[in-house]
Amino acid sequence: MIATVPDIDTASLDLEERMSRDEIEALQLRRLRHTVQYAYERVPHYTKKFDDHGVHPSDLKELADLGKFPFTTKEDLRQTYPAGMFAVPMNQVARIHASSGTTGQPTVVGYTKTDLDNWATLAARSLRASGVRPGDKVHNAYGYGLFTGGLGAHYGAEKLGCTVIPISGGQTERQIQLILDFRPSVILSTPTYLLTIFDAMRASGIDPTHTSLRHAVLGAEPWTEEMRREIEVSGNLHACDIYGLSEVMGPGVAGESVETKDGSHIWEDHFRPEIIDPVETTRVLGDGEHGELVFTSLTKEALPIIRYRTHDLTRLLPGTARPGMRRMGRIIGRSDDMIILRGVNVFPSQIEEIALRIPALSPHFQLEITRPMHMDQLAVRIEHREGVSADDARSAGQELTRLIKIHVGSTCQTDVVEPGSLARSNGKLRRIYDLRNKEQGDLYVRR
Ligand code: DLL
Repeated sequence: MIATVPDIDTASLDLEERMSRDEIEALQLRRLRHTVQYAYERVPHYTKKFDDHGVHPSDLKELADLGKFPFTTKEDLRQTYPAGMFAVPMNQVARIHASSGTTGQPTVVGYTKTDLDNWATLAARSLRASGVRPGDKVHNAYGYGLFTGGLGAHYGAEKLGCTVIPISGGQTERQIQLILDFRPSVILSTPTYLLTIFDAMRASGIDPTHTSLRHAVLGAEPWTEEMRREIEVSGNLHACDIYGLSEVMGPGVAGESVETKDGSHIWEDHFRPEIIDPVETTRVLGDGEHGELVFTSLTKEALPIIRYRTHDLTRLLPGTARPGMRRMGRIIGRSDDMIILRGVNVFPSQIEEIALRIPALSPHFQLEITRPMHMDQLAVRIEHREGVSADDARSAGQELTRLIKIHVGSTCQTDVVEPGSLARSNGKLRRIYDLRNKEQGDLYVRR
């Protein structure tokens, strides 16, 4: 039984977290009108894009008018590398982050002092929603450096009033030692790295359910409800989601409430989300409909971002714990992570969901796609759990193949391997190995 979380004192919430939907939308409209004007005036790339698109900031009269404006993509940031989309001179940029890209050309993002302060506020808000409280000791295993995870979560936890242990990712044995020595109540990491830490604890005879950890705030990669259950049971803690992306800010664009555990609330006082049809991209979809998540920043100074296409597939849902702000459903996957296998769309999260229903199988798996005889083939390589016999492992593999055929509609080959034999990550895990164009050396590399 995981410890209960004391009720949040609503007086400790930010003013905006207590706003009604109407108040949030009024605030959004005001901030949005300012942002499009600001971007148009200060960033030549936006001036040209808006002009080419035949739209002017004065066309934004109500929130729905945002749909008239052009999208921004990773390509726009690449074309203007490194700082061509910044809206302030470099001497006002207090920090830079970057995300690595498939082509080796990173995308660079910048923050003014005010941006950093807003980011810390939102990261703190996300952590507090997930059950973290002032005075908690926070073990931060997100990577520090150009990746936004480490420093973003760090300043959020400090702003909330926590003691931060800035361990970063990797050196798993050391992570465990520090958890035992410093007794943090909170851990921040990717979901797959937390599994790696738990596995390493068990291997050294430490029961992960008996540590000081009570809350985990996990993100930076897709994970499922089945994975939440796995982590909560393995670690005897509450696991909540945190979402974000560098181009929009970093961790803390949205955060999940521990009381409801029903998806992350998007902090709509700072970001206006839309869901679009990823194929017919002119179409904005309604709440509840699945599509690609698009964000417009409402307060950013250094890098205002208008209608940024995240490639993340999800849907918008009404607010619950914060009624004025909408939630996002779990991210099913990224449109560029979707495997199209003989016409059927397959996401790693679907495989995760199915595999974790089979008791003999672990959450450690990889997907390999090949094209023998010009026919796409999917192989699932998955570890069985400790103590499972060879016969049971074999039948678990057959069961996985059968369930994938029924629930996903794809025929795949399943290879059940020994515990510990697949690569682990220190951060974001690479699940897909696309070997279809191997001859050309065009291996799939996750962004
Ligand atoms: O991953 C920021 C972050 C750090 C978020 C730590 C949460 C915690 P990027 O490296 O730019 O930034 O990657 C952003 O990661 O578009 C999603 O595809 C994925 N992602 C991030 N959070 C989640 C999540 C950080 N909670 C990309 N669930 C995004 C699913 C996530 N996917």
